[in-house]
Amino acid sequence: MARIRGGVLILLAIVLLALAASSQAERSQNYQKQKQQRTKPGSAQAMGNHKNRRPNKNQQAAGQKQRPNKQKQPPLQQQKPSTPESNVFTASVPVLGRLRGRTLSTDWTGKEIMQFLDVPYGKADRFKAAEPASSWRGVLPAHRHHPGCPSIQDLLKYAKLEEDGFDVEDCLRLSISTKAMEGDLSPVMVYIHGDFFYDGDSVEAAPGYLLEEDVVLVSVRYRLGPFGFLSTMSDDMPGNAAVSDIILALKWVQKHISSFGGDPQRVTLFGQVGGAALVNVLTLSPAVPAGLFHQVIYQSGTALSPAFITDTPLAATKDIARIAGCKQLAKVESLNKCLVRLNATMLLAAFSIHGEDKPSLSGGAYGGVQLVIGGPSGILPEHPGRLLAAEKFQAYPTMGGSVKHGGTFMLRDIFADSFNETILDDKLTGRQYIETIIAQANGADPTGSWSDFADEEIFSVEDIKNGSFKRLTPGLIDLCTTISLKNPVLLVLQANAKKLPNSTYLYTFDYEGELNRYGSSDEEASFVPFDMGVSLTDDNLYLFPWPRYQTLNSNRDIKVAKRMVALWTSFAKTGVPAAQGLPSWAPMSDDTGPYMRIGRTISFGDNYLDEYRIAVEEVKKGYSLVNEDYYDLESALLAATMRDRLPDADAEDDQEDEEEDNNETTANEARGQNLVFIAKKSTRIQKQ
Ligand SMILES: *[C@@H]1O[C@H](CO)[C@@H](O)[C@H](O)[C@H]1NC(C)=O
Ligand SMILES: *[C@@H]1O[C@H](CO)[C@@H](O)[C@H](O)[C@H]1NC(C)=O
Ligand SMILES: *[C@@H]1O[C@H](CO)[C@@H](O)[C@H](O)[C@H]1NC(C)=O
Ligand SMILES: *[C@@H]1O[C@H](CO)[C@@H](O)[C@H](O)[C@H]1NC(C)=O
Ligand SMILES: CC(=O)N[C@H]1CO[C@H](CO)[C@@H](O)[C@@H]1O
Repeated sequence: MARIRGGVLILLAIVLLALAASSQAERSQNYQKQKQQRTKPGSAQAMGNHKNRRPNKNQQAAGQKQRPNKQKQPPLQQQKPSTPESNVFTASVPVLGRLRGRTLSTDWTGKEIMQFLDVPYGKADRFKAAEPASSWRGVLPAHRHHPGCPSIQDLLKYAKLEEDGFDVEDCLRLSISTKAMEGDLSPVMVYIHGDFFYDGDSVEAAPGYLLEEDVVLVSVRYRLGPFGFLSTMSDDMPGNAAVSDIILALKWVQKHISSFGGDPQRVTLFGQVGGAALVNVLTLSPAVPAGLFHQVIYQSGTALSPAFITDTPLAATKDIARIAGCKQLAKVESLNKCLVRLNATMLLAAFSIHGEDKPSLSGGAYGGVQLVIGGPSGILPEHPGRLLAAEKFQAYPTMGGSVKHGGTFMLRDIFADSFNETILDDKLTGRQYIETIIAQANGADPTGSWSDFADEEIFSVEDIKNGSFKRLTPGLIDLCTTISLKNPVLLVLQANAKKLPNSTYLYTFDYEGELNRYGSSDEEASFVPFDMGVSLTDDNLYLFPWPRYQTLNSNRDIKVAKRMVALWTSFAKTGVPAAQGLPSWAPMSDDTGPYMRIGRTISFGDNYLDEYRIAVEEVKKGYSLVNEDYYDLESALLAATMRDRLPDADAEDDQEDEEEDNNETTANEARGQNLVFIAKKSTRIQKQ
């Protein structure tokens, strides 16, 4: 009871804070910068206050710790510049009606792009499957962005909008970029944005690079966080609502995209991390009608990424309801009733607090926002691993791969949340470090499959016996990347290649350019004991000029971007990823390859399992992600502390951390059946 009242009090404080702070925040430039960064539920940023969790030496970093960027300040222009009148035009589209669009130019050759922003495709009652949007009257202002789907990333903005009477949940929209509305139809690329199901934005898919080629780009908004995923496995709250949104958007594309110059017979879906998982679900789901799309690209994720799936969503749903002040948590009907009545701000705030209470799964995902297995949504009748194994899925020409060191992104969170940012004194043994990573990235591992894998494939006996964090770092990075990204991608491509041997293309994205999409600024980086390497979402830097202040500058980076754009669009056009001057990319003909290494140069491998231990192997070649500066700095600080012996200023905060960090078991339970599928090299499908 005390906890419930506490929760409501915090919520009221948030709402008040939100209203007081919002106008100020909107003006603040920092706000613009924060919007580019991924937010965790319950982070200072999401809550709209600026509490520093650890006001110690990290203070400098703590204020902006959430997904800091390498670049300290974005340029002064806003992310969403207002469109000059001269770039606005009005088009009349059969069936749909009139809509205003805007023009912009491609980044490399200045071709004219026509863009229609946030055209409504659906509407939905909260938690329910989406239905087609009603038609609009007059001229639709599609030259401007819609505020988007409510997310904790912008809690204040949505609180303010809701207070002003705006229906924030009416957000099912898609944006279209095209070079010609008539003439020959071009292949369509539909981008499903990612970011762990609770934030991210369709504006990520800026068209300036891809539209250098003749494709039509569509980017879809779907319901985020509790609105898109919360479930009680009942008709009123079946779960997977966001998937129903995307299905509806694809139906819209089938019906209308030819009016925008797009070919409904050549639709390629692509997405990264959470977006890739959603794309993958569409290939696994019997609820998806045939012919909605024709090819898929998975960038660093599939529905097998353990963090994205649960068959027991109820515990998280109850927790969110409890925080929101719902009284009767035992009965599903009362949960449904209470959660559907909350206003959007309240639901979002409750989810945010829930996120703070629970440790993250896989350094980024949270209970309450996962795809659900079973239940009345009919989207995923069984665990994706079981569907794959039973060949119960539709095979498509497929491209898929992972960024080389995506695990650094998760390990940074685990380092902060589970290792308390102190690893110097190595309170944990090698075994404990390894088990913590497995618990975070996979959830419980009852059969010990991942432990066995770690022992056999990644770490030596010495590592485990005498494993300092520093010594284990490359292997821990590999373990994170493999469990969360590489293994899920390989398993799905293996299964697809069995059905469609000539059309499954596997890659690893290895290029380390000037930018990290979610990198750290130089001074912040010195507080993390490893470098980011080729980290999560870095591949998108070469497909989309977004965020604007992260557009590419060096010729080398631009060259890689041109290569990526050529591969991705050629796959969309012909089903074969090819680029001028590159050797041809052979489809998978074996369980583990061949695969392309997209780096500064292009090379090929034939055993993708080698990529599972790449950071460990690279150490042998003299390339290590261990950040020696961190160790130098930390030992200097430690020495200074020993001298001064100040009273422990951190005591209070540590206590706070304890509360946050303690509920691993609950979080793991929320993941339900912990099926572990690990890719193996087995019989050849087809001898070359
Ligand atoms: C949402 O609900 C909370 C709690 O009932 C209330 O304090 C707040 O004013 C509401 N906000 C809006 C915009 O209606
Ligand atoms: C992190 O801090 C919590 C709470 O202070 C403590 O229980 C836990 O053992 C610490 N973990 C490590 C690795 O130091
Ligand atoms: C652990 O490694 C360190 C340095 O590599 C070495 O000095 C120490 O003796 C080792 N300890 C054990 C128990 O093997
Ligand atoms: C794969 O390609 C080869 C050579 O182009 C062709 O002979 C074979 O029939 C194809 N197999 C399938 C399953 O399409
Ligand atoms: C600190 C904390 O939130 N502890 C909770 C973890 O989960 C158990 C079971 O749900 C609760 O009883 C604890 O209060």
